[in-house]
Amino acid sequence: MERNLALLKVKEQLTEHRYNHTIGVMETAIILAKKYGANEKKAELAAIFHDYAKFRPKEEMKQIIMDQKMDARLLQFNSELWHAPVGAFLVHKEAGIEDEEILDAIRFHTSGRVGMTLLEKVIYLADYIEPGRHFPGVEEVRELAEKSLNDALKKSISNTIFFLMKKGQPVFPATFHTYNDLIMNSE
Ligand code: DGI
Ligand code: FE
Ligand code: FE
Ligand code: FE
Repeated sequence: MERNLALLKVKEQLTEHRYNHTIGVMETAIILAKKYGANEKKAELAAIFHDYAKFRPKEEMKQIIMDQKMDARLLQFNSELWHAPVGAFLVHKEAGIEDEEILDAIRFHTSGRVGMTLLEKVIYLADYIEPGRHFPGVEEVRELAEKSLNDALKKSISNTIFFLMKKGQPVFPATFHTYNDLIMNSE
């Protein structure tokens, strides 16, 4: 799918703020894809659609998680986690995206997963460091991203875990598993 059509499709699903975030993720993902050798067209499309399901009603997302037999533990954790796997499902169903690498990058953009692909790493990181993000620690991750995709990713995931712990929030198992995998299996 061509960029402008994808942007039109996504725009009607999002608020203006979230759409601007999406543009930032798209631009950042293309830069990272060029730098680290990921497929630029796939990075562009995955970035455009990554938050497609962000504003779906919780009840609809819950139903999809159950009907599609997704990880049922999701339902015990923060509903903020749901838009990623539900997004992958809806982007396939409603926007007709068939590419599994793109759908996986959308599916795992919030928690990551063990054995993340290059494209998944690019989307996770682009979501974290796009220019519209202004939380503490983001500048350090932007600097790491200049030199090492894996170092930047480790930092962004450990920041996310710290942030959740500081707020006394539960951490989804996949998030911990992603952290351990990166620490143990990336140079
Ligand atoms: O959708 P975005 O805001 O662009 O970013 P995102 O999809 O990476 O994260 C959405 C939210 O999910 C964010 O507020 C943090 C939260 N989150 C990420 N990992 C976990 C999590 N929440 C819980 N409870 N556990 C996690 O492991
Ligand atoms: Fe998201
Ligand atoms: Fe299909
Ligand atoms: Fe996002």
